[in-house]
Amino acid sequence: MNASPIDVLLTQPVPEAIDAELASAYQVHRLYQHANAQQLLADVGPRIRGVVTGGAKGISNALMDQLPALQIVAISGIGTDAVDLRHAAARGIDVTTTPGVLTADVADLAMGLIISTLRRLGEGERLVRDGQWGTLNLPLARRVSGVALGIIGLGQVGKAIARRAAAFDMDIAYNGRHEQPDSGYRFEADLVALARSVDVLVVAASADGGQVLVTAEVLDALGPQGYLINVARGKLVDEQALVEALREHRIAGAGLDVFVDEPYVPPTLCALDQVSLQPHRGSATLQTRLEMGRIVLRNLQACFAGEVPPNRVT
Ligand code: 8YV
Repeated sequence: MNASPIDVLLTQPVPEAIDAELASAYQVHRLYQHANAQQLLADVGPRIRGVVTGGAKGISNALMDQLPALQIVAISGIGTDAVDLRHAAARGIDVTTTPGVLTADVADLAMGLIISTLRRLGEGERLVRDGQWGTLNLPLARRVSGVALGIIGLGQVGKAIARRAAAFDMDIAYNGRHEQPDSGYRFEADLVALARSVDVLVVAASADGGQVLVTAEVLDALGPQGYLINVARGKLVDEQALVEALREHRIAGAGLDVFVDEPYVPPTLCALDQVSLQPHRGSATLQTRLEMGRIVLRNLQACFAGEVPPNRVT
């Protein structure tokens, strides 16, 4: 007699090849395809033993509590800020992530946003597409090479950004929980002082601490010639203060991949020319999403085999 299949809930799409592998091993329920999520949960919730979710999406305690048989929350991502790890641990639920494989992509996007924002690539593209080349003049851009760069959070992603920035002759400083003397970069313990001393401030910190790091005071220290780039989490920045600072030209521009209430982006931000906006695409390459998916599969398999999942964070 065949054992009954293991039920797994997907909160967001994964690449086709990963979806196919999941479906060949498990009974997969795709929450995002259901107009009536509560009906689906009422039908299959009691049987769900695994949840696959994204770093930004995570899982609410309310949803966890609707899944009494849940054994694992496999995050396809590195952020654990959208999962209450204590709540999961109290229930004996494993939480896993996909470390390492998305570092390069997120750092690449940070560099892309720096170049796009300082060189006004979006404005240039809009001008060409609108047939305005030859009619309108764009303001001159800001030179990227050689800028003073401040990195908030010198973890794996922060270090990968620093390595790329070094190739652009940038002068690199960082702020974080601890000084890392071996890094070779200048440590600045005070975020306001870091902002005051750089041209470009990049947010690459974890949001696990739950605190807003980039406040109105930090933005004012960055100043009218300074740029903010965020590839970490929207909630690390006071978004309202950022919009006001941009509108009042108290900072020069911003390149943002993440927002406080995704997928909502304040219309006031969209109306500004001096910002580059992306829909949370840091790890969104096929190569990386496949590697993330394979790690998710390994963690699910280990958990259901009664082993410790290799990338458990609880
Ligand atoms: C992903 C992320 O876009 O790793 C994270 O925490 O936010 C991103 O890499 C997200 O997890 C989508 O799956």
